[in-house]
Amino acid sequence: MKDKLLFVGLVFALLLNITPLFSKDLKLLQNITGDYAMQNVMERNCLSLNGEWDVMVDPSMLGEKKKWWKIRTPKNNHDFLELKYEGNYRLKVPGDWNHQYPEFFYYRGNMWYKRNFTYKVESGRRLFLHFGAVSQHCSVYLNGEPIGKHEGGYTPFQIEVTGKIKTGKNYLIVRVDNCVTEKTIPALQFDWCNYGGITRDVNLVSVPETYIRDYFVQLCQDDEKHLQVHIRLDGPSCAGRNVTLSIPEAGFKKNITTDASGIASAVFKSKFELWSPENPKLYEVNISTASDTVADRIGFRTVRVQGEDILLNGKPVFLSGINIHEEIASVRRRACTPADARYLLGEAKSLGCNFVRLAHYPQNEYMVRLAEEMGFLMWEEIPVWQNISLNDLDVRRRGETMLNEMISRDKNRCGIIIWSVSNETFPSAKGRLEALVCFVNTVRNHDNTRLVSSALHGAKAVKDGDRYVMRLDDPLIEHLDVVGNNKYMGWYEPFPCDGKNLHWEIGLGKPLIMSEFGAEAVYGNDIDTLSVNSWSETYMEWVYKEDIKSFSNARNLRGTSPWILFDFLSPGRSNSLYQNGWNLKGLISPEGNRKKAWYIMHDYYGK
Ligand code: GCB
Repeated sequence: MKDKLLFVGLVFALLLNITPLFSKDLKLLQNITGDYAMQNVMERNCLSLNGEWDVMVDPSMLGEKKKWWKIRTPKNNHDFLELKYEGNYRLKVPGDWNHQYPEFFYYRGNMWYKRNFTYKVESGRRLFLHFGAVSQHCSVYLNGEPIGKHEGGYTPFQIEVTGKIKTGKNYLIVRVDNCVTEKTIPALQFDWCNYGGITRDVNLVSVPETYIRDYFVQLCQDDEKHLQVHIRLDGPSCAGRNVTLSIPEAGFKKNITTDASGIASAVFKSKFELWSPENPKLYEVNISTASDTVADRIGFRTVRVQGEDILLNGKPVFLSGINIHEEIASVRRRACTPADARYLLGEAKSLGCNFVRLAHYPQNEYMVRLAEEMGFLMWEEIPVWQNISLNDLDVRRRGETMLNEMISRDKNRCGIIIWSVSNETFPSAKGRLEALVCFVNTVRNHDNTRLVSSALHGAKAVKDGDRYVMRLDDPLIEHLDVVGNNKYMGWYEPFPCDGKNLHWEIGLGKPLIMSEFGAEAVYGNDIDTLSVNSWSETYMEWVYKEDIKSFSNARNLRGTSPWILFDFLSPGRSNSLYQNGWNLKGLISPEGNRKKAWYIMHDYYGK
């Protein structure tokens, strides 16, 4: 009887041109069931709360105790009131505080932000406050009441405020804290600028009572002919609802019905022009129910590993990459606008790249979307960087949450082909392997349409006759699809031999990406010497040439991404003559001048 029913079900599904769910795709339901921010906030009905906010700086961390989130008006002439936001500092949102006032440049601590706004509440709608990112942690208060908190400075979150927003005047207060501790991610030390502030867009989003909260629309794993669709409605009448997915340009239109928990899943036969760096084709995708509709632009491609190759749409691809921090170095601030993204990615294009490693944290959504539109393949990672206490359960929980928030936001971006779980953690650190394997498994459970990697380090050269062989013994390798290798020969350590005699045997059997290499130079310093202490472009150029010579001795090399596109701020950089708080490994100076090494990479990618 069971078999008969199954057979009838199958015939019915085929008649409707629906392929029954494969178990591997079913697993991905986890992808859209978490309590993360809604998909594609940019296309919703939003009131932008960007702009100038009044702020109070709170270095002694008094605000929480003194309830700086509750604004009173004096009742009479004798009612003393000290608290007042207006009249002193104002900060632009989105934006870091570091660049907006010189006295905030190195500030680490609490900053209280306040913004008034008026609103007209409509019945039958739900309201959410959506933050693109707040660096690093925050507490949010609306009209004098605490409404939510968030940890981690690089991922979005939303707080429902239905019934809490009034028609007329409202005020929103956010306590932003950019302090890091041994237990935060990133932890106490990291080599970039710990910008503080409400660094990405803030929106008040209005949606129907039952709304399209999330969706995942991508090709099935290794399968160009099938589209997997998971859609999640949220609200009182999310069960048994009809949802329409249409992709007009491809003549694709299907209806699916949600289950008791508001989720509709299906796999459909499909035929799309595939996305690639040469043809970054995106389709307009519309998802609608009787009460809600969301439009997106989505591309379709497959990516997988075959032996030592990375196959994009079934064909081997070499990743000509560059590392990028989310920073506009010339004005010493966090990048946060579409124009910023265009500038950074424009420079990556000029270098000849088809791949960007978004180091070392999820960057803003403008960046990811534009990169995809411009045809960049992407590596996105969470800021699990070097000395992090992965043995600590709180740290692991934070890492898991960040991974989930990152994947949740960007799972429809086909340009992202690699999720990275960490950068340069130490294999000998307690609990490190166990924690990272959990992270890898989390990624696999959420998304089987991309590859998993980590930027490893610690490779050692071993003499083998008249050549040297670089090897890396890291037990994490067997858990990864693609191995990232960071190595700074010629900078933190000498080259063991000439580049042409140096061979690489790291992660053989899998694709290898040289995820970081390089050296520092002050732009314009062209002292003609090969001394590492010269900080000269000549020396940096030589390092690149030697690195590149050695790369031809790496059988499984499938990508390179030098460190890094631009010089960047890093307050811990301590050479007072040359660095003064800057990491000078950029191929381009903060003012936009190309160093000699830029031309070496440009030539390499040109070939
Ligand atoms: C690394 C790190 C990166 C640093 C870079 C450097 O290995 O991954 O975050 O900025 O080296 O310049 O030392």
